[in-house]
Amino acid sequence: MSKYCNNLSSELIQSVADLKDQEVLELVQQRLLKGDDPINIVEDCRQGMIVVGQRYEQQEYFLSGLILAGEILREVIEIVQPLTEKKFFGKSRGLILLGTVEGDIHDAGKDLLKIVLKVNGFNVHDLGVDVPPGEFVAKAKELKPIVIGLSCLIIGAYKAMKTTIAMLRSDPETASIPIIIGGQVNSDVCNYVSADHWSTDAVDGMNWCINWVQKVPTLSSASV
Ligand code: B12
Repeated sequence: MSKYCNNLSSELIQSVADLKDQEVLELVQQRLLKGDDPINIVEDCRQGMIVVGQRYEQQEYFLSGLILAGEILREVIEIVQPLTEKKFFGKSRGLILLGTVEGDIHDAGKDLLKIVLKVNGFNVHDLGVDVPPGEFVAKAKELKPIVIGLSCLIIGAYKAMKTTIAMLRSDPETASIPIIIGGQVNSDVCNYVSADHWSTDAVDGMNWCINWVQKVPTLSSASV
């Protein structure tokens, strides 16, 4: 990446962190005109959001700051999404069931993962946010996804994520479906909730799904 791009990248992170919405949108447009990858642009916004979260913890920002940050990211995703919707030619890699767990309403990361999965040939059924465990189980039984992805950014919702996974594992129809978690998670959370894999990066999560499909020959022939 050129020095110029690096400068634009740190400027974008800084503008998101400072909640300068107009400046963010201008920088996004500039980078798109320069041909920068939309996913890199959103990743920089995510870095800025981490700073917003830290400033919220330090009481430099309040809830209104989090709300504004969420709106800024939503606008950025609206701008970049059409550019990522190139048609994937070939057979679908299979269906992935996604949702943010009960008690959590954060959806930007989940929506970003959905874009990345679709661009890479997966079909996605998105259950939305604050999804009760029973709804994951019912939809998984109906749709028989190849992978289930749970998003969670709130410590208080880890328990609901654990319950969701326990319910999926205890039902013979859904017990063997692999489960990946993402958001504010790490290996300890992954062990606590008994998921198969964890990720804090949409592209890494998508790659794990691709590897999983390739390991199971019957899945790699799934059609759209
Ligand atoms: C914006 C924001 C909000 C917005 C959300 C808007 C929206 N539509 O999503 C609003 C204002 C609603 C909000 C509310 C709250 N928030 Co908030 N919020 C944030 C903030 C600043 C950014 C989140 C974000 O959008 N990041 C950008 C996205 C792109 O990143 P991401 O979600 O991490 O997703 C990436 C990866 O994690 C991964 N990924 C995500 N999901 C998945 C799933 C799978 C399967 C995979 C593979 C990958 C994956 O892919 C994405 C791209 O790479 C974070 C700070 C932070 N550090 O994240 C706090 C943060 C998450 N919020 C926090 C808090 C405390 C709250 C509130 C409780 C505040 C309050 N007092 O009401 C409420 C919670 C309400 C609820 N019940 O859910 C805390 C959570 C602390 C904790 N760990 O428990 C954080 C960490 C801030 C902080 N440091 O204190 N929030």
